[in-house]
Amino acid sequence: MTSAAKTALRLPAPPAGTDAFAADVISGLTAKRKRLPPKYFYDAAGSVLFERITRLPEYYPTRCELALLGQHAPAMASLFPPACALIEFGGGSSRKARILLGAAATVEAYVPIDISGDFLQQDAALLRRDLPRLAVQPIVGDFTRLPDLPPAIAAVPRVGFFPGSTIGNFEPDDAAEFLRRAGLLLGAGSLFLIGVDLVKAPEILHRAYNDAEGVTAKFNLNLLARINRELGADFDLAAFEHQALYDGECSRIEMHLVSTKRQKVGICGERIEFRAGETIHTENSYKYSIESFQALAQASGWSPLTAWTDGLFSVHALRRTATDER
Ligand code: SAH
Ligand code: AVI
Repeated sequence: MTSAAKTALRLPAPPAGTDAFAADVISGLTAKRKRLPPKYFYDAAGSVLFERITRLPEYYPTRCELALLGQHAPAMASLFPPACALIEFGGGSSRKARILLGAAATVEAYVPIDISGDFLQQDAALLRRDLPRLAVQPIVGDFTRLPDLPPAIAAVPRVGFFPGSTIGNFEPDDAAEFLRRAGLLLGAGSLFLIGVDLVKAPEILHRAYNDAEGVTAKFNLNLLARINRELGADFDLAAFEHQALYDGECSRIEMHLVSTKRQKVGICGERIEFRAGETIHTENSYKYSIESFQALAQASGWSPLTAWTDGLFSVHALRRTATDER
């Protein structure tokens, strides 16, 4: 980019607190292959759109996982230690945790960690109303930079819960790193329940990420709307299209936003150029086999106990075998 192009645009300064977001957006959109981190999907509007995705007929993962939890919650709960805390990573709505909480009377505290602050706090208020004896202690933050737990939680046995196959949104190496670090947070001998979407016929995957109603497209495009709202950018949403493709070699769905024409977009004083057909890579959603996920877990300090599956989706119970401490 020429310095003339950089200075040509005068945009309002972004509001305070958006520095990390702005830095990630600029670094992603000035890379050779444009990309944006998927964690930025989840502002208030994005979290509501994701909830709509979970109710779509084509999006099978949520239905499958809810059914597996409903069917096997007593077996899962039998693995919980007495007087424990349930730590949920990226819970969104606590719909799934509620099933475990209903089956596991030994859970005294629930600690959801999520980047979508308002959504998390609203959900926590509902849970406190419905389960007044449970200590609900949400933590707003990025679960890749695992925070310290409140002292009362750090003092009791901890069970981890990571539903929804959100682990599939990590690159496999990052998933392994997350599992290692979560192990340090959860402690020696702890139990970890993780929902993992399975490799399957590409048509089923394609439909799940290209729903007829276009909700996934709205979810994807909301990322550009969010950049406009929070960073004062001037993306023309009508000039970008949602694309989701299955890459069988990598076993992953890739989501992109495709520029339908040659165009320039102003963001934080930068002018970003797009060729017609150029894409912004917004998300990977890796699919695993039961065995490939168990191998990943094992290499990351966790021993597989059981995997419950309906053939489309799986919920894994892992026990921490690594003995290193935080
Ligand atoms: N667990 C829910 C929601 C899955 S959507 C389900 O199974 O349906 C992914 C969730 O993870 C969202 O609530 C989002 O806000 C949260 N999330 C995504 N990336 C995150 C990150 N890096 N740190 C914390 N939360 C994150
Ligand atoms: C949260 N995550 C597991 C979802 C997925 O399926 O990868 C996000 C999503 N993206 C498009 N649809 C749903």
